Amino acid sequence: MSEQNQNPEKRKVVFSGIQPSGNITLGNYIGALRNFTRFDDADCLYCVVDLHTLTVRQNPADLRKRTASLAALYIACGLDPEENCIYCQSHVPAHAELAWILNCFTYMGELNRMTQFKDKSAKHADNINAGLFTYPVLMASDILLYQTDLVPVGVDQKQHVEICRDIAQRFNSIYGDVFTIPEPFISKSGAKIMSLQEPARKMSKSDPDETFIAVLDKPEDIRRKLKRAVTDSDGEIRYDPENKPGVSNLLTILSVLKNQSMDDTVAALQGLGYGALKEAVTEAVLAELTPIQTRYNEIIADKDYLSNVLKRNAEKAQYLAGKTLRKVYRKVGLLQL
Ligand code: ATP
Ligand code: LTN
Repeated sequence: MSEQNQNPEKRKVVFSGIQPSGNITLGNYIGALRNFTRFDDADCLYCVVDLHTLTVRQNPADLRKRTASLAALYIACGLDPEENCIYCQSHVPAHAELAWILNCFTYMGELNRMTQFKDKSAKHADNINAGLFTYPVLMASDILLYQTDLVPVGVDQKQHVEICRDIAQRFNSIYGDVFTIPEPFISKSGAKIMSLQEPARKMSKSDPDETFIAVLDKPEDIRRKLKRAVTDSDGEIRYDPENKPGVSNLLTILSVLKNQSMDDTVAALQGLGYGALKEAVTEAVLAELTPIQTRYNEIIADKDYLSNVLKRNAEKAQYLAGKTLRKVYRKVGLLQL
């Protein structure tokens, strides 16, 4: 166990990241972002993981825009940048530096088992680059640099947090207690919101527009997408993800956003049809997203404010990350000046 884990007085450290690889979806919001605001007594770092997006070809101007947009969205979702360290991964060189070292402590066989690598290589068969393969090592570096205790993510990222733990344990077993071993924090419901058009698949920001709701979608787009969401033909409102994936996905969205149990959510809709279910989901989504959009528009309009926040927080992150990185350099035997 690391020093940090042995000290019950120490405030917990929470770290998470989202890629600025597209429009942030309702899946990202429910599975990850929404949970970021739940750690009152912890030191929280929320990173815009721009380096990770380079594993897939990006348009440079769009990437710059989406990076600033995601940072503004973090704040709009209720994360106070004075209390939470909100910054961009590429502004803190320690992430890439630790990734090199940890690459040398990660086996090809481990990386080969990663389901996200298999999915992404199938999706981008023309560009299966080394970065896509070593993606989990950069993610492990993100987490381990800050002696993180908890990593709030959707269920699809569980395997990546597990390989991060394995790498950290391997390193600690050779060099002593260098890294805190992190735990994933995955909420019980909403950890995997499904596509509106193919409810057997995860809602994903890199899929076609009609399959997801974006947090910044206009109300008319939200209404249209939910109206067209795939359901089934039996007409009964019941939670049964295996046999009724479309209806169950809508019920999950509704119950999470209303902070209501699934039983209560289903009971309130008894005797009603799918039209009423979609209407209820639309109202709940609009009620949640409208205030976020209003705050987002204010923040994104004030460029100086956002750059100041990102600059100050990058310095803070670099200070914290530097402590771990220096210890790692020393432990592995790199000459100190
Ligand atoms: P991409 O399509 O570019 O791979 P993505 O939409 O899958 O992106 P990520 O940036 O990989 O999103 O994920 C950001 C966070 O959102 C992660 O914690 C991830 O687990 C969570 N997340 C992503 N999609 C969903 C979903 N459909 N339901 C719940 N959580 C999700
Ligand atoms: N791999 C994650 C994004 C990510 C992340 C992280 C999440 C990169 N670094 C560190 C949590 C902690 C994804 O694809 N969703």
